[in-house]
Amino acid sequence: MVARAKITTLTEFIIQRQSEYPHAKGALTRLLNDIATAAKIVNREINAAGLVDILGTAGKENIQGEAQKKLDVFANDMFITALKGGGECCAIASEENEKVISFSNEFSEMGKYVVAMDPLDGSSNIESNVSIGTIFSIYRRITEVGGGTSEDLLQPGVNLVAAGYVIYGSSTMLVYTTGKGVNGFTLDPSVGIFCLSHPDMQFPAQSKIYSINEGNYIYFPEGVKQYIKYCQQDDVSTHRPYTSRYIGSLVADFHRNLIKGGIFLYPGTKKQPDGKLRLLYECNPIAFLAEQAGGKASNGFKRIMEIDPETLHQRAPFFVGPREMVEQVESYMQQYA
Ligand code: AHM
Ligand code: MG
Repeated sequence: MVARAKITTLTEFIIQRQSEYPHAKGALTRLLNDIATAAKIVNREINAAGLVDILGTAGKENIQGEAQKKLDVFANDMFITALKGGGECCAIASEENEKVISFSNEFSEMGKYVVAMDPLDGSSNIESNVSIGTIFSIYRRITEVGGGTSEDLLQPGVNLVAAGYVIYGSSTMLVYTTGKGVNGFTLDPSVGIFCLSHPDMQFPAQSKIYSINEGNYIYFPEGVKQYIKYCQQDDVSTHRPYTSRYIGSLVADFHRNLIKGGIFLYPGTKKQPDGKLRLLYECNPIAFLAEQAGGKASNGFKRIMEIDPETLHQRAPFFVGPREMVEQVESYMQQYA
């Protein structure tokens, strides 16, 4: 009989990690479990999206002026409900809500953490069955009493306690870090449990993918245009020309690049100098994961995680991937600034 390797579930893994901190009381463990539970319910709805009348817009626009899809609304509500009910989180910033959602009931205001999230990123891809994701970041609160405030959420990425994403793809995965490496868990849909499938994820040594929406080329800064030229040049010693891959769904693009080796770029343009992606709940969490996987994340001039946020929904140019690739873009950005 062939011996089967032991399966480690997400819950077991988080508890094992927590036991390395003798003073931890399990609050972060419970918070991560709340996120995983909400993710499973969102996953169920996404899988059923083609079967039930849930596709299409909900008839509202979010604060960025984009049409909200029904599933965006569902995912947002589900994560808010799970985090509010869990009692470990005293406030949330969500892509779908203009202001901080502060929990000031007796139960949740004791929570030590705040969460910034994009409940359903890449949702313009829902109709075409392309992978989408949830992105989350967890900070320790700064205020001491009552419901959390924007002060608790306007923290630089270097203060992150944990961050991760859930990718709803050909399989559903939860990938997260607490600053001790990156670990990925695949959902076994038959039993509804996330199982450790990708321990200690690192960018591969040899990377040759670049991901960018080249349709915007004309508006890109000169440094990015030069970098794209560099990617397309023929040079065997550096494995160029690179391969171009772009899904248009940050979680899916980043996840592929983490596994196969590649850089993701969303630069600022003349029309949108800060690009499109939001610092608090898109750039920072992905930057934390990238750094923990041996990579780097930059706005072209500065480490993403060191940017002091001023507003909840602020955007940042975003270059993320293996260290050498990001440094190459930075050098072009600086040269052509
Ligand atoms: P969203 O939060 O409204 O879904 O927008 C973010 C998405 C990212 O997932 C993706 O990287 C980017 O928008 C794609 O933008 P574009 O269509 O301009 O290439
Ligand atoms: Mg988004």
